[in-house]
Amino acid sequence: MIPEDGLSEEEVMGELEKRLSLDLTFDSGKILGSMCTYPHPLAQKIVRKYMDRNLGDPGLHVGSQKIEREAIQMLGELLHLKKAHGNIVSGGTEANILAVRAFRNVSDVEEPELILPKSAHFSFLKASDLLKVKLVWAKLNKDYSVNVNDVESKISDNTIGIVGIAGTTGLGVVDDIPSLSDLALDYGIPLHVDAAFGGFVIPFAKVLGYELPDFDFKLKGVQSITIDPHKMGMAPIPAGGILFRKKKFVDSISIPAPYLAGGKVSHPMITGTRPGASAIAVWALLKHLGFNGYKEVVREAMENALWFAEQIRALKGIYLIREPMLNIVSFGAKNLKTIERALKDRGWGISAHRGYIRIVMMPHVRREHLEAFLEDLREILAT
Ligand code: 0PR
Repeated sequence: MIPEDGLSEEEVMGELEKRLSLDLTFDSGKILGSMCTYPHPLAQKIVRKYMDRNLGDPGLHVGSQKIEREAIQMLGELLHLKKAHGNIVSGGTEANILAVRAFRNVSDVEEPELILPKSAHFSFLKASDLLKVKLVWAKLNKDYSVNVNDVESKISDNTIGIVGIAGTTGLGVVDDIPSLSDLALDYGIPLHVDAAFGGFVIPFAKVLGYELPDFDFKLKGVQSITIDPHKMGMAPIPAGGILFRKKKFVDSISIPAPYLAGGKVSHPMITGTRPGASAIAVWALLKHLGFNGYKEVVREAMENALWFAEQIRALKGIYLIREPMLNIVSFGAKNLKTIERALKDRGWGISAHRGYIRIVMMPHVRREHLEAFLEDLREILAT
């Protein structure tokens, strides 16, 4: 109920402090299954300072709009695109929805179908429901990457696009995007790469010497990429990214809003009013950390992943689902449900998929947190 007379600031803050003590926090070291992290300190400053900027009315906030364009351009260059089109959006879900919407709109297919791996994120189910695009699921190989032959066998006159994943939600698997790109070019179908997670990992991991397939605009069949700054980019929520190779995709989803301050304004995204602070924070982090700053973050995350996988392999009663490709390690067990419950009872914030538990080596996850987790896991396995 809204109180008749307002409470004092102290009362409100005190109440919140008590109520929100139920939440797990990233600095507790207990959150091991999330793809989010504590936003970088610079990003926090920026949000506080620029929280009033609304990119929904860019004519009022011309500077913010230019910063957003530059952030998109920097992300484009990171992903080997000279001139990038797109936006900083609310997250990977919105980015994926926009890509499907653009593919549908540039096609003239009446009963549109999208081919996507069985491992795709549930945001595509939302896209399908909203956009009336039928999802055609492609099988996975034994290593959990998409089976490209199966993708090819599912192409029809109704196919408006193909999806490949660069860092699957559950296992961090990077699909064979080069082969998907070849298919896309052969059949003249656009390929969308969901690199919501991997977009801020793969470019740096490659430079560090990890063998990973190409996944970005270097491949000519790739027409759009989801890359989320609010995952490994360390930006505050909400900050997703959608990039298109060609302007025609953005044009196909742009809704005019001519009465807004800027005059010729159009909105290609789902949201109307949207946080300028998010885009400004993305710009600032890219400038501040630079390529080498992100490379160091990824170096530690990858080293933690390989070390943790090694530890898991040594334990009896659980098994590694597959060798980690990125900084995600997932393990299974016969009595997985019991293990999951015991871990959760001990306060661990893990993510339990069907058949395995996922540990994501985000920047807030330190070796000592993993050691404490393993200690608990060993105890649980011994009982
Ligand atoms: N694409 C991929 C490959 C993803 O993994 C995700 C989310 C999305 C798209 C959608 O992104 P948004 O959630 O930004 O819309 N992956 C995480 C997941 O479902 C999201 C997440 C983040 C879950 C933090 C839990 C959590 O604590 O696992």
